[in-house]
Amino acid sequence: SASLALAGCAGGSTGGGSSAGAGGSDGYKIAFVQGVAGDEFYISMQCGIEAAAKDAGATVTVQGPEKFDPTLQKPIVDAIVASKPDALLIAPTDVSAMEAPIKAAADAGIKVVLVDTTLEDPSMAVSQISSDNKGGGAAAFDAIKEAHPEGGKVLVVSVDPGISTTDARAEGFEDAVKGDSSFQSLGVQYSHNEPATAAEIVTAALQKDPDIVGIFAANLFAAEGSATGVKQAGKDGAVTIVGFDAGPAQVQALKAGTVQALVAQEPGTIGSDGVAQALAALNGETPEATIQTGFTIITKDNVDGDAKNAVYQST
Ligand code: T6T
Repeated sequence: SASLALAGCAGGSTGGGSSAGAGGSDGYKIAFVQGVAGDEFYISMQCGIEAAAKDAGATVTVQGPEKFDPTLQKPIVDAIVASKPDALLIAPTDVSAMEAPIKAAADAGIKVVLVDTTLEDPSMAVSQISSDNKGGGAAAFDAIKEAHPEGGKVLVVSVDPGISTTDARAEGFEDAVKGDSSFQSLGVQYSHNEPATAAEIVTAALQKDPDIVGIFAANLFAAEGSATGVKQAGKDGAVTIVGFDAGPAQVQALKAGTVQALVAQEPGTIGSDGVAQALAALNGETPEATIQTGFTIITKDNVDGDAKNAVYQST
């Protein structure tokens, strides 16, 4: 199996329950709110959070909306504010719509750490931790260029406008395309985090422009659907797909040759850093305002070697 059992993540979600920490009954209470439930990126982040919390004697509750949608994430945050944890680690689903509910948490005395995504005004947060999303988008372009040095048409399949991470990835990619006159951008299309929609976008785009050479899929579900779309069009291997994220299914697509490169983030590190910064704030130390985590480019060449540990957890 491509999934890895990392120490400290015994598999399975806590499902909103809390686990006893090593430090006993006086440990801090941390609430983690995912961008969406059931996403291997956030599951891996949860593993990092739970391991770090356990070491510190803190307890963690985990919740995520059914869809990557601020109207579903807001009520979760409202309920958490009422339950008064010591810290809130959250991946906001929209740069502006989630500002007021998260501000209310900070105003209630809860230490807020933004993990993965951020807000237009993140000033209520004691720390923000994310990948170099813009740089990751540029790296995705480099991978397409390596497969197609002659240039050609490229398309971005993103999620929704207003998500800081995927917007930054698309921007980094588009800037890199602009810097190379042999490539032509067909723009950014939004799949609403639905693989089926991403597949439809890609099949329609390939019908209109059969000479597309590369597709940048800006997250897990965009990549899953883009791979399906290229397959349905019978263009497996002819069109280079580079996807952000590296769940077991993406790795399988890479090995099968449908997808040519994956930009794997470090969700476990984002999570454990998030706990460390929340604890710093709670203990009266000065947290780091921003932390940028790295990424690994996974290809067929390194997937069973150096990059093996970069694959996300699925449980
Ligand atoms: O790519 C990650 C995350 O960084 C992004 O903010 C939303 O999508 C993912 O969770 C992957 O599905």
